[in-house]
Amino acid sequence: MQTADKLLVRALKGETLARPPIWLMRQAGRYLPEYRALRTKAGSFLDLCYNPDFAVEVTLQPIRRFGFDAAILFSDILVVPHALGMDLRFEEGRGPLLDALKDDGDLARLAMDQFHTKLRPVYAAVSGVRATLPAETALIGFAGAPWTVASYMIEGGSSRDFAKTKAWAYQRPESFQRLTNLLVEATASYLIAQIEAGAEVLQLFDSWAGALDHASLLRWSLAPMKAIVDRVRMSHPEVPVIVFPRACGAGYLDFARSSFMHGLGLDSGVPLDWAFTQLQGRIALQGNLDPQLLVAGGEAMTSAATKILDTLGQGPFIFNLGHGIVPETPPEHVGQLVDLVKAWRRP
Ligand code: 1CP
Repeated sequence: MQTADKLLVRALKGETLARPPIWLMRQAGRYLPEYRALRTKAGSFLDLCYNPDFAVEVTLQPIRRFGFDAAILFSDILVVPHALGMDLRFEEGRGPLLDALKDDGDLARLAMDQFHTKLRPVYAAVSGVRATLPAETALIGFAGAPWTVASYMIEGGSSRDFAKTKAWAYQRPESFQRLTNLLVEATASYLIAQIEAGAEVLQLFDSWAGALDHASLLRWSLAPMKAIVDRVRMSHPEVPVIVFPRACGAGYLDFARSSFMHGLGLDSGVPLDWAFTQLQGRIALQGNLDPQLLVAGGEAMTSAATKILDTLGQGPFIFNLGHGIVPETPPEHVGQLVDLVKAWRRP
């Protein structure tokens, strides 16, 4: 099947389909026993990411089990700072750890010279997945957005308040702009390489966009993501891009109006009727089932999923969660959700 005929691509090009395509953020991961087994065999999480055979296998696991309409490359947003020269490790139960950037001197040491060499195993994984994916399944490449990636680089890991990152952005905006520009350049180049290796759709994750006030959202989330998409589009105008400025509230209007992207990912807090009337006339939408409803299952899950389908299924739409699958999720619930979405028909 040609890329243009795949359900995900058709929805992103603005088609309202008889039933929307479905894929789920973090569809590969710890809730799957076959993932945990391979993770143990690989040793560390980064060994999974940088071994193309393992990364291909983990990407395909949820496709085999559930028949999603799209696969998402198994990797992590933090391979970009890693390839720019930062130390990165993942500790059990603590999430990612980096040696935090402290000043302009640290910033100046980040460099692109080894970038694509270090990321070559990721591109090999993209090609490997593309070669083995079922004909109708689309392949999504991805990267983190500059704001979210910068926050890990400055905090040195996860954060609750982004205090160091905000202090840097508020007190030294020119310096923060330099870091943002570097991430724009690196990320655009990374995404273009993923397209050239076989990615058919891209998603930019701005997981922490919701931490920004409105003016900062436009400056540090929307503008850099637009700069990345503009660059990718110069060489690959046909490849659709989904942006996910998670939890940005009424800020979603600014994204829909600027419409530099093809699809907009919604978190679970976005009201469905508001999304339908205010956003969907301008852009394809993706989302937004609460990941905890996938843990709960049963009537709570099926009625919430049906409400999403009945509202947003009236326009160009991709069924997804409002954020990633959590490790506690029973795999049977995922199977039931996929069956429900695939059986639904637009009235
Ligand atoms: O096996 C393990 O214990 C590692 C857990 C794990 C996994 C499965 C991490 C560490 N990353 C991933 C894979 C991953 N990360 C994918 C794979 C593709 C898929 O969706 O199936 C993707 C798209 C990501 C992207 C990612 N990493 C984001 C953006 C999306 C989101 O969830 O908000 C973020 C913020 C990260 C950082 C990160 N990496 C890993 C963890 C646990 C985190 C989050 C830490 C935090 O909450 O701050």
